[in-house]
Amino acid sequence: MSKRVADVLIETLQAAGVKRCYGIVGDTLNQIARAISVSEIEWVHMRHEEAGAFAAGAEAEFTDNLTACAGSCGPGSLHFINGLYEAHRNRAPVVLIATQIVRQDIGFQSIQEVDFNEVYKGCSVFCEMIITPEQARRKTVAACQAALTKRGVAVLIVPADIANAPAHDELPYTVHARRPLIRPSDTDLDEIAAILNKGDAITIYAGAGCAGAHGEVVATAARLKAPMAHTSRGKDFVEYDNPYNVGMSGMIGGPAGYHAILDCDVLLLLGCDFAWSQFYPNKAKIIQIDADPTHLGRRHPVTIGAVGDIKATLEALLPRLKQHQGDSFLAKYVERHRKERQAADAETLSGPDASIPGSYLAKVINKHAAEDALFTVDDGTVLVWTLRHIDTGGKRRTFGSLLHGTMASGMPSAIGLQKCAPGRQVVCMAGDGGFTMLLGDLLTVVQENVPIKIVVFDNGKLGFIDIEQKSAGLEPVFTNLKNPDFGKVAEAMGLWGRCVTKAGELEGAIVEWLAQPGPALLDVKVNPMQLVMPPSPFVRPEAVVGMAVYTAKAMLHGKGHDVWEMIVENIP
Ligand SMILES: Cc1ncc(C[n+]2csc(CCOP(=O)(O)OP(=O)(O)O)c2C)c(N)n1
Ligand SMILES: [Mg+2]
Repeated sequence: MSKRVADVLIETLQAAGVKRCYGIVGDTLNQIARAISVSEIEWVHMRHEEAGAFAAGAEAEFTDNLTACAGSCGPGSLHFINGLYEAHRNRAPVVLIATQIVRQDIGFQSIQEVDFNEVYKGCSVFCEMIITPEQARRKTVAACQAALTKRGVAVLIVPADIANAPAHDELPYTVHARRPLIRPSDTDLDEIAAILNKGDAITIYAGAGCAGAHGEVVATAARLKAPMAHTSRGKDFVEYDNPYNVGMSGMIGGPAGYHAILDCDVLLLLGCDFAWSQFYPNKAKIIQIDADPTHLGRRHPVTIGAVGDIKATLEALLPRLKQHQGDSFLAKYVERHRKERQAADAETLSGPDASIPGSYLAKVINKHAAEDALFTVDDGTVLVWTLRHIDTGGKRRTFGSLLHGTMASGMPSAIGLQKCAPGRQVVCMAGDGGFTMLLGDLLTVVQENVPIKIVVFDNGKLGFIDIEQKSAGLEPVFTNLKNPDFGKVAEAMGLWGRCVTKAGELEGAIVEWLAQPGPALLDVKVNPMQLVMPPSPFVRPEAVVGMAVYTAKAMLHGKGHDVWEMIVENIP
C-alpha cells in the first residue's frame, strides 16, 4: 500500500516520542489504526475513551513523554473529554487524534458530526484540523510541539478522507521541545532577598512547582529557619527527608501547616498556586515565585511576584540570603506537626471483629506497599486518607485529581502508569463510587494483563457527598450505593479478587493481595460513618452548625442509631 497521510501522522508522533496510544477503533479511525499497527507505537485497547484519556494523562504526567489517545468520529472522540480536562489541568503532554467525518460532509449536521474545536477549546493548548494532505506533517508537528512546550493537551482533528489520502512530500518539519531555564532578574532577586533577610517569622508554602528542587527548597528553609507547609500536589516532592516539614494546610491539612502560614510575617510561596484565599495570611508580606506568570497573585494579593523555575531561582537566591539564627518560630510548628502525626499513628481498633476505618486501611497499605510504589487515587474520602497517611519517602508517587477534582481517575490512571513503568508496583486506591463509574475498564486490566493492585474503599456510599450534605444540615439523599462483593466480581472478570469485612483479616489480606503476580482487587468494606474531620481550628462554623442540625433532624426521623454510630466512630 502506498504511503498515506495516516502513516505520516503516526511517523511524526513516533518521532516526537509517543510510545503508546490509548483508545477504541472505529470507522474514521481505521486507517490510522492500521498505521499504528505497523509502527512501534503500542495500541492500548480500552473499553471507554474517558478511561483512555485518564491513562494517557497519567503516563504523560509521570514520564513527561508525549502520549497519545485516539477516537473515532462523533461520540468516539467526544468521550475523552473528562479525562482530557484532567490531563490538561495537570499540564500533561497528551495528543488526541480526534478523527472526523469526511470534509465534504462537514457543516450539514451529518451523522456523527461534532465540532471538536468547540468541544475541546477549554481543555487544550492546541486544537486544529488538518485541512489538506499537504499540511499533515507540519500540523502534526505543531500539535506535538504545543503539547510538549505549552504543557497540556493538543487536539488534532483528522477527517477520514485526509487520513486516507496519499502522503505528500513535505519539508522536514520536526518537533523542538527543549526547555529553557527561567529565573528572576538579579534586581528582583536582590529585592526578594532584602525582604527575606529582614523577616523574623518566615514560612515557606511549597507546591508541585518544587518538583526536582528538594535540595534547594530544604536548603532555603534551613537558611531562613522557616517551617515549610506544602500543598497536596507538592506532597511527593517536599514532604520526605525534610526536618522543616509541617504538613499540609487547607481543609484536608492539619493545624501546624495552617497556623505556620497564618502566623508568619513573611510567606514564601514556591511553585504554589493553592486555590483557597481564606488560607492565606492577610498581614504578612507574600513573595511568590512560579514558573507560570498567570499564577502570580491570582489567589491572594502578593508583595512581589516573580517568574522562575524553583530550582534555578533558589540556586541564584541562596547566596543572597543571610543565615537566620533564632529558631523558636520554626520549632513551634515542627513540634506541633510531630504531635499531630503521633496522634494519627496511634489510631487503634477495638479488636479483630471491629469495622475498618478508611484511614486505618490507608495506613496498613502504607506499611506494606513497595518503597517505590506508584499510587493512584479516586476523588472522595479515599483521597483524604491517601494524602494524610501514605508516606512517599521520595520514591513513591501519588496521583489524585487535585485540580480538576474528578471521580473515576484512579483505575485508568493506574493502567497508564503500569504500562509505562512495568517494573513498579502500581496501587489504585479506589472509592466504590469512582471505581464503578468506569468499571468496564477492569476488563482492559485483564485483557492487557496490567498487574495493578486495586483496593476498593467500599463504604457503600458516595461518602464525601454524604458528609457535605450532613455538614450543610441536610439529611443525606441519593448517596447510598448498593454494592456487590467486588472480590467476586473481579474473579468473574478474570483477576484475583477478595473481600474483607473485619479488621482482624485485613493485614494478611493486604500482604496476599500485594504479592499477586498479576492484577488483583481487594474489596474492603470500610466504615460508612467515618467523617473527614478538618483540623478543628478551621472547621467552618456553618459546618459545625450543619452537623448539629443534621443530628437533630436524624434523631427526629428515628435515625438515632446513625447519629450514635457517627459519634462513636469519630470522637476519639
Ligand atoms: C465525575 C464526577 N461526578 C461527581 C463528582 C462529585 N463527587 C465528588 S466525591 C463524590 C463521591 C465519591 O464517592 P466514592 O467514590 O464512593 O468515594 P467516597 O467519598 O465514598 O470515599 C462525588 C459524587 C465528581 N467529583 N466527579
Ligand atoms: Mg464510597
